[in-house]
Amino acid sequence: MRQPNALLVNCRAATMAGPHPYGLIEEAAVALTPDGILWAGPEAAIPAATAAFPRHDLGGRLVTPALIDCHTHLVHGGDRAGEFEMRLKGASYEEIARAGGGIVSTVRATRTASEEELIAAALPRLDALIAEGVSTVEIKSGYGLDVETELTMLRAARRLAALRPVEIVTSFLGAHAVPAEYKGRADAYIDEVCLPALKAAHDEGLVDAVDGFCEGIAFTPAQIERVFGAAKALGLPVKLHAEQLSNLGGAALAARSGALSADHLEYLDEAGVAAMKKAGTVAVILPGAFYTLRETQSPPIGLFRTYGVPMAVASDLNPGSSPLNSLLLTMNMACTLFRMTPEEALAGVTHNAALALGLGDRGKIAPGLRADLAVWDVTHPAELAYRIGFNPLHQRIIGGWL
Ligand code: DI6
Ligand code: FE
Repeated sequence: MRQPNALLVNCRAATMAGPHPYGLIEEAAVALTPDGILWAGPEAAIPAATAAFPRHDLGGRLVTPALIDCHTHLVHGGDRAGEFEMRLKGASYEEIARAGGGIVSTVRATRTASEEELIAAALPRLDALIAEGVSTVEIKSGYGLDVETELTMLRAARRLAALRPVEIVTSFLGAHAVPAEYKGRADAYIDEVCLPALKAAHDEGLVDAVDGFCEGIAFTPAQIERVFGAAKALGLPVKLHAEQLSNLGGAALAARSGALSADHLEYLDEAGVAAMKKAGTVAVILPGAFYTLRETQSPPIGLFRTYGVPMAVASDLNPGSSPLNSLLLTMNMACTLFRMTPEEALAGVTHNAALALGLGDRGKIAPGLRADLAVWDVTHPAELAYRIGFNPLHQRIIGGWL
């Protein structure tokens, strides 16, 4: 059945497009058709062609583009509460990782889980995001680190999209960590596992983009470059976890490779920012990991502004460095920890998140875009980032379905 035409009326629309802050339209109306958003503007200027559409009174509420979480590790086995306790007693994230904990411990739990079990564990996490008005979620592999489990994670991610009204975008993250059986042999891991897994996952249609972790505890720029070369040969876009714990020049490498995004970026320098600007690479800001690891160096938000690098904001939802299952709280953290404005935070989870995923069809309320909207019980859009631990979602509209 095709979704019917509809006219949303009696609302305020934070379109994230146009000249005003938040692209705000007071006393707004939004016309939806089966093909997406047809028109958005003041109620007083409803076009004749849409005036007869069935009307839905939103009771004066705020409507925004539906939210997009552009960086998650939502599919994984187990949890790391024990490691949380260790960190509280003084162990660092890197120490735990080097001692065989960290990412590698989630790898053990993920390898022993079936596809069904991974899906069952992921659903409550996905539901919590959806309950906050999220319509599109990126999910990475990277806790399998063997060919079969990397494929299982991606199959689980794909299947989630059939179980819930949400769009899932996958990233292959075979270059996330070196598994125990390849300790000290990262290059062999890339050749024998990561690249074959990427090829197999791509052949099965499981990969939308290729990611990596460029870091002292993970992979060198040269190793990442090899993975990116394989991605390019398969025609897949790339992105990178870069400059999270140190500066290895990962963001510049990502930019040189035409990456969609570089993510984390706490240790990024000005040359890296300039390289990202030149390449049109989006900066994905992940305050959940900064908060969890009690990092003290903030990403260069001021330089991103100066250079005009678009900033997305995402949860980085993962069991280790960011067990943060709320995009609204993520927005608050981006503001409170990094002094981003509430408008930047909302742009970060709407159109800049769409840019980070290479999706030009969503993230704003504008003609021709998908009718993925969120309706909120708030007066002003800044309230979305302002409250801590409160969810004012009234309704999600996905693909125009009310
Ligand atoms: N950086 C992160 O913050 C996550 N992955 C990455 O490359 C951490 C994942 C984890 O600790 O399990
Ligand atoms: Fe991550």
